[in-house]
Amino acid sequence: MLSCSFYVVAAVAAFLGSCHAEEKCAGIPGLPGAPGANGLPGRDGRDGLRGEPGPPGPVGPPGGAMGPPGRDGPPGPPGLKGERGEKGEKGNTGPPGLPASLDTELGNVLASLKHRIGRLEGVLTLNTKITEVGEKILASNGKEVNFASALKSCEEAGGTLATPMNEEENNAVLGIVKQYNRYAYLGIKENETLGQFSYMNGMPVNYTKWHQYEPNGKGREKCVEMYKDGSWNDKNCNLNRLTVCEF
Ligand code: MAN
Ligand code: CA
Repeated sequence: MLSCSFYVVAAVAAFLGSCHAEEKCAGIPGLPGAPGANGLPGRDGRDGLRGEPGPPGPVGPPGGAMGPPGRDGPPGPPGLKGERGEKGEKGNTGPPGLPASLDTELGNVLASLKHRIGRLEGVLTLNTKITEVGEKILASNGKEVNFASALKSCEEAGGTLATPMNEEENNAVLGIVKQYNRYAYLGIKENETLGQFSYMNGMPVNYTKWHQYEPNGKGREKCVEMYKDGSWNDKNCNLNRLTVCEF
């Protein structure tokens, strides 16, 4: 605000200036009035933005009622795998398919497998690892053991002890006996009727190649060995003989 003395000085200055060399002087202007009173207060401004939630309040007095349960926490890690359930019901019959004989895709797979197996048999025969006779495959591990051990080795390999059932098969076993130059056990044993021999499945033998005067160990020689000429001899089961298996 301008002070009162300013107005006085301004008035005198105007008087001195305006009266210079004039016949008639203007009157002295009046003093400015006092400043007016303040206007009415303005209207309230609009509400500000909502503030952040305040900190939790102090714990209430003891004895207050328990608050409502809080919200569920986040899901925990997956649990351990459960035990295997019971086997389910048998499913429905599948859609009808082609008979295998008319399925060319399947036929091609079988032909390819046969070809490959044939080549593998060729390799094994070339290396004198196997002998093929009819539908049988003969092989030896070259080991000489008692009858029970020899039979076990053959069965663990998925076969049984070599059991010649005709001259051709007998000659095939003989080839292996000659190869190792060792007598071999056959898959033939004396049965409950002493003096009679059976295959491992219990059926009586229907082809034999007994050496002259054999078998002669009725009730004592319950196993059968092949000599190096292909003939057979009934023999003790606890001797070590070449293991020859058939598959
Ligand atoms: C030994 C054994 C018998 C066999 C006779 C043949 O005694 O091998 O099993 O019968 O020889 O002379
Ligand atoms: Ca004998």
